[in-house]
Amino acid sequence: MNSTPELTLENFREGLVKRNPGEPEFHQAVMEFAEFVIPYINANPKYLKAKILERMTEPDRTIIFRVVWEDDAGDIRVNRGYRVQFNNSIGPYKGGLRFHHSVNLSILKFLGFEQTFKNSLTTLPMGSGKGGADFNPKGKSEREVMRFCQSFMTELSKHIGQDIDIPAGDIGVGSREISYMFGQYKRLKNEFTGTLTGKSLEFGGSLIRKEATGYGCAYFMEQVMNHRGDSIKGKVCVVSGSGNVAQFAVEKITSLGGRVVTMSDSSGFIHDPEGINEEKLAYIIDLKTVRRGRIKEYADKYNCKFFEGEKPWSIKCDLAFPCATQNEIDEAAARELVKNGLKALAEGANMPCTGEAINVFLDAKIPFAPGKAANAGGVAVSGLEMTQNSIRLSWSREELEGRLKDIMSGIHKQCVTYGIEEDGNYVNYVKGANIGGFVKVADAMLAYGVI
Ligand code: NDP
Ligand code: 2IT
Repeated sequence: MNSTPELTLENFREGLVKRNPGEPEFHQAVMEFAEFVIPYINANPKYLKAKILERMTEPDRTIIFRVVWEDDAGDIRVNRGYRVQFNNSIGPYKGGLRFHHSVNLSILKFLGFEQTFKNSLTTLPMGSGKGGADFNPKGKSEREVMRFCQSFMTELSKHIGQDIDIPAGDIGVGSREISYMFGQYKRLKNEFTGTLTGKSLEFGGSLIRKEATGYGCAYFMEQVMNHRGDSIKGKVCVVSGSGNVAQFAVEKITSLGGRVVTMSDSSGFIHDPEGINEEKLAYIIDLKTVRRGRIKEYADKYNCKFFEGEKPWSIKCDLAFPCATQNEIDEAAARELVKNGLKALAEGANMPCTGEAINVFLDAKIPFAPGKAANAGGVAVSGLEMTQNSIRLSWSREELEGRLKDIMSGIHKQCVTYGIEEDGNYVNYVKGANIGGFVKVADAMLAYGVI
């Protein structure tokens, strides 16, 4: 009988980079996972022998397509659209669409890969996918956004479906874009099915979906703090971003008694030492989702400081919630946060901390909640939107908020089970989330045999 040699991190990395050249974000996400999962695989030879890790890091398929649309001046524009259908072992492909000028295959593969384990942690039957386009919605008119979304969906519609692949929002894709895409899907297919989530309430959307990622992230942090006999109450909190995730993280942190003193966008951050209360947050939500303005306008209105081109990590805080984008906290920022007395960090964004930054937090024994655990609330309520669409019913806000809370505490439990260190004290949430998310998907893949 053949005996499969144990995996080493270095050999695995070499193969990964060779198979996926020029994809640094994908390498980063996979290696963060592999660091904790390889020892687990070596200790459980059934996964080693079946080459589960090698199989899991190869998407089922990647679809790349041309998106042509006409701008308001009558000029023809060409963008590149993508859908990475990563893994459907435990349910149909599920994950967001990102419209941002930086979108490329490396970024979508890292997001699709992480989605696999995030979706598994929710306990709902969802596989993983991610997609989007290198379209920059900034400065585009409503009609231009509509024409882009329609053209994008004209091709994407051939590859998705309520039991195949169910996209949702991400950076640059909110309720407006989902509505344009859903309208086009319905028109092309002549069917009304829950093929997208994050829909508006009038046509099959779910209560709490808009709030879910931010709320879930705050709930997760509350669990982390409770586990240490503490809570969010009275803590100074630094949040980055001012989009969907950041807005509702701020709302829930504030209602749990925390004081949020920063928010940001790609041009800089505002520092409001008095705290961003309900009224100020309503101003931000209108600024960002209706007027589509810049965060600096907040500083002008509320007479506080705006730091152009900077990130908020130099501000002294107890808790940090990066909610903007990948790699926004590097090693130096992590060191500064720790030096300033950080008590815990929860990632609202996907992979906002670099590998070096994560090591700083782990070495300092600061609870660090990775995105695949802390921001899973969004896709969890997307899963609940799918359920409601299937049974053709809508649940109440209370019902959904209760389920979201239960799912987040279930994820916390899985992290503790797989991530508690031998001293019985410190929880390594990176290890816990990675192994916790891995097991269900790996066992399903084993059950299917060699496919
Ligand atoms: P939005 O488009 O609503 O908001 C994004 C925010 O991040 C904006 O404030 C934006 O600023 C800022 N931002 C984006 N790119 C950059 C950049 N390169 N540098 C600095 N700031 C940047 O997106 P979401 O709030 O939905 O997503 C935020 C993060 O959360 C992403 O990592 C996403 O993958 C993740 N996430 C989202 C979920 C969801 O349900 N929406 C679920 C789970 C995770 P500006 O306006 O200037 O561009
Ligand atoms: O990263 C994410 O989990 C999302 N953007 C949400 C995906 C979803 O299908 O709701």
